[in-house]
Amino acid sequence: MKGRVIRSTGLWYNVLGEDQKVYTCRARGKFRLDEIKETNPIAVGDNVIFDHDQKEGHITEILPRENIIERQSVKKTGHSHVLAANVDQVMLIASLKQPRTSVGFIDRFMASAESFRIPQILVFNKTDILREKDLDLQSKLVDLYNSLGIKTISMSAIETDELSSIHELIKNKTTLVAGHSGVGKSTILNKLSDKISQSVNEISGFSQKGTHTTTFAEMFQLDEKTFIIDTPGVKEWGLMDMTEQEISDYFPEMRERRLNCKFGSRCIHITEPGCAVLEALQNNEIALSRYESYVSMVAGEDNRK
Ligand SMILES: Nc1nc2c(ncn2[C@@H]2O[C@H](COP(=O)(O)OP(=O)(O)O)[C@@H](O)[C@H]2O)c(=O)[nH]1
Ligand SMILES: [Mg+2]
Ligand SMILES: [Zn+2]
Repeated sequence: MKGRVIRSTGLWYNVLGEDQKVYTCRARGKFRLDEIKETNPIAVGDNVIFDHDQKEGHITEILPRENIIERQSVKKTGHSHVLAANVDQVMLIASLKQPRTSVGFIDRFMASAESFRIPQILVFNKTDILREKDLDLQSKLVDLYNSLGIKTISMSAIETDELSSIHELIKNKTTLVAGHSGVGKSTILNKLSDKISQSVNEISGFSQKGTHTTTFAEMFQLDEKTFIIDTPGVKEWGLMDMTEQEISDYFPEMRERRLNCKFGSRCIHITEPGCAVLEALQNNEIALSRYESYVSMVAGEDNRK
């Protein structure tokens, strides 16, 4: 039968079959770990072929992936850990206060998603606790990110019961949701569907020992074609092997302009003469906050906060 992996422990997989039932499966045979350099050969979101009897199932084949979201393995250098496969879009939940999500982190997250060619949604939560000054800043950020093609909204999960704007954005898609601990991710997910009941205010911890010490993503089905993937461990969301030259490709407002730089693809837009990105920055066509995030990424700074 065909199915989709909705949960993985590294050893066991829960597979949602075409018959809409969930099967517990193991992987049969080797999925060529060495060749593909992934620490986990089967990821949440993978479409698979499996067979099963009453007791358990076996995954025999992974169907071709549309895309993957991966990060560098914590354990093995040069290896990557696939967070999820076949993702239509990512949704970052952020908040300006309690806790503060920095624009540096937002930009780094969005650039990673760009590098996987996955569209992005940005949700500013907890608007109810903001004073005028921060509301002002937030509305500027909403405009900025919308202008970059990132669908951006602001909301308060405790003041709204109807999350209609989020429902609209996720309908018939597979959406990977991420956010720092405390921003209200579980609160929002719980309100999106009564099939989801994440504990609010949870303290996430590493549960497993040994070579598979990772936190795994989990997928929820909201209706036949709507899936949400919840990812713990957003702090480890890292940049995969991005070269200095590449980074500006993942900033849409720079990507368009960099072709006009005098030094062409060798320009990293810091001090070079005839740089089209610096010129746009001077003309306020590129936001300073975005440029600063870019510079910090080129400098290899670890913007995980
Ligand atoms: N003031 C306010 N608090 C919120 C909002 N959304 C969630 N919270 C609270 O923030 C805390 C953390 O929420 P939780 O959903 O566990 O965050 P998570 O760590 O991102 O999953 C809880 O006490 C929630 O009740 C909101 O929109 N406004
Ligand atoms: Mg949570
Ligand atoms: Zn340049």
